[in-house]
Amino acid sequence: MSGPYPAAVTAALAAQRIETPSWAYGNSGTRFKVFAQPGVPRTPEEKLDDAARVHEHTGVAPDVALHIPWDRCDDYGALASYARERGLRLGTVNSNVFQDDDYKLGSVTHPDAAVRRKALDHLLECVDIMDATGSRDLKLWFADGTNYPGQDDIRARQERLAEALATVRDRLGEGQRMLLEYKLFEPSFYTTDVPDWGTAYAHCLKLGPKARVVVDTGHHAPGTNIEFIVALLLREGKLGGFDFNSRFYADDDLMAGAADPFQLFRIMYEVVRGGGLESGAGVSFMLDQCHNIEPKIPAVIRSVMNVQEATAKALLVDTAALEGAQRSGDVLGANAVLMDAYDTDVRPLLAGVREACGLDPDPVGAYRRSGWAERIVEERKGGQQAGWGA
Ligand code: LRH
Ligand code: MN
Ligand code: MN
Repeated sequence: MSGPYPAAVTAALAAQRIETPSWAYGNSGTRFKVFAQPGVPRTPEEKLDDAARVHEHTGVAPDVALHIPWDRCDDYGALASYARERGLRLGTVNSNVFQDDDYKLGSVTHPDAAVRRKALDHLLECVDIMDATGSRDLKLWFADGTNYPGQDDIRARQERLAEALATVRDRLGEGQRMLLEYKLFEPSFYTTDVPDWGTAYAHCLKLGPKARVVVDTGHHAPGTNIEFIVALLLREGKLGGFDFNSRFYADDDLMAGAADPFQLFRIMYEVVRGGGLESGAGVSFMLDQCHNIEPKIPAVIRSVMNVQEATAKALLVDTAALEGAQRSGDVLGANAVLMDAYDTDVRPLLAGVREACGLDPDPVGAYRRSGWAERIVEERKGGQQAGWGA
């Protein structure tokens, strides 16, 4: 498949927005070691400065997700203004009820009502922050679960979870949403209270229109057909967004599209097929990744580009030919239509989209040439570098 490409394809690519996570700019690592990098931000503002570079070179990443308390600050309205002055917007507020000693046995599902209250208060505080930042979405991920059979009552924990979620739902303002994220395991190893899309969907269905499911691509058992989940949630109007990253083993948080670009294409095909790219669909395309050994800003740029490439290929699927082959039971023909799109080199197409937007066609090269990497190493000396828990 080669150009010229339909105007609808280039318009969709220019319009797509990919949200980057503040924590991707800070230091991170595995439980064995954090390899600190020189020039890493020391404050939420410096994280925004780095995010602004990603947006400057890609043109599609104006939104930055916050993680509270990692991005705690005195004045979130001022932080939002700081973002705006750099062409950015503060995006999804990610809650954190997993890094406090009190949460050893859970947060909103903890057997002790006092701990549950503390966790709930944090979630409600996150909605206050959304009010100040103008954010639409609250992302909820719970590390809650158990390690041993009998440790706690599975059903009671679901009750406690439902109660907390309903309280948060009632606190949301007009236009605000809650996105419930599931994860198969880790840090709990026997039960997890929101382990899969079905559990998240069941809760979101009861919670009503303000609640949707978020699909973190790293949170499934190996071999899970994630695009099927995407198709189903979109069909039900319950797909709130993605936490994109890639994985070889578990929740590896590697760059989106690095481990399995074909899977990302299959996911994006279902997004396009289900109308999820349209502006009214309410599907967020977020990254949730950590750059432990590679330089962070170009890694985020690369990830944004990988999502764009998967999207471009999905948009190029010849739907008339595909439907024809499917209707006539032409198994190989149908598969070939999909593979033709996947095998297309979309880099010239995306370079053209960038040039039409007044951008350098090579975002990573443009970043390298900008001198920003050297500048932050020079300027960001002293102070505490941001990282997990900081
Ligand atoms: C949990 C998770 C969740 C957290 C983020 C830092 O594994 O995916 O989204 O908020 O990592
Ligand atoms: Mn996630
Ligand atoms: Mn994760």
